[in-house]
Amino acid sequence: MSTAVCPGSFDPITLGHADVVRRARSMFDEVVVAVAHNASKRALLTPDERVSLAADALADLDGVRVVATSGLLVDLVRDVGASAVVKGLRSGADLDAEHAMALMNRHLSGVETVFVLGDPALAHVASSLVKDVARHGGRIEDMVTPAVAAAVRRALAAGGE
Ligand code: COD
Repeated sequence: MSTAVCPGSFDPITLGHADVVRRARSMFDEVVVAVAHNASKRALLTPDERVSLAADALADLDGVRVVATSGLLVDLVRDVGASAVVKGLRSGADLDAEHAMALMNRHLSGVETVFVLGDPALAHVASSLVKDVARHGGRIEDMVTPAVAAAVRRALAAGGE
């Protein structure tokens, strides 16, 4: 059975992320979605909230499970027996950011990263922009699931991030 890990901050999971996971699942028998920590970002939602919202948003996909990880991504890749990491690209800027991470993960463990081009209709969708739009009273319901939209508004109202 082939397994891939789809990692991210997922703060929060968006329809863009879900599109990438669906594409990863079309190539691998099992996809482990890893809710991880990005040292350069401050999260709005707790790890538990991000895992639970991701699991809910991906519930219609079989062969997909969501886990939290606090260590190195390559350790999780080894622990779940995955043969690849799958990342989504919206643009050349994403590739610039992903390039060093892919090479570092390969340096650390030999794991390859597979890049998939996301749906162009969702190329503008980023967790950071979704939060910013919500923070300023804009509509996010066409970029995230209803549960995510509610959780983001709740966290912002509580003074998060
Ligand atoms: N369309 C296509 N792809 C998308 C879209 C979209 N609309 N939105 C997001 N994506 C892609 C991103 O390009 C990215 O590939 C992926 O989805 C996840 O995005 P984010 O923003 O949720 O996650 P990041 O980029 O903050 O995740 C970084 C990690 C958490 C994966 C990284 O920091 C990590 O691996 N941390 C664990 C510790 C570790 O191993 N560190 C060393 C790394 S070399």
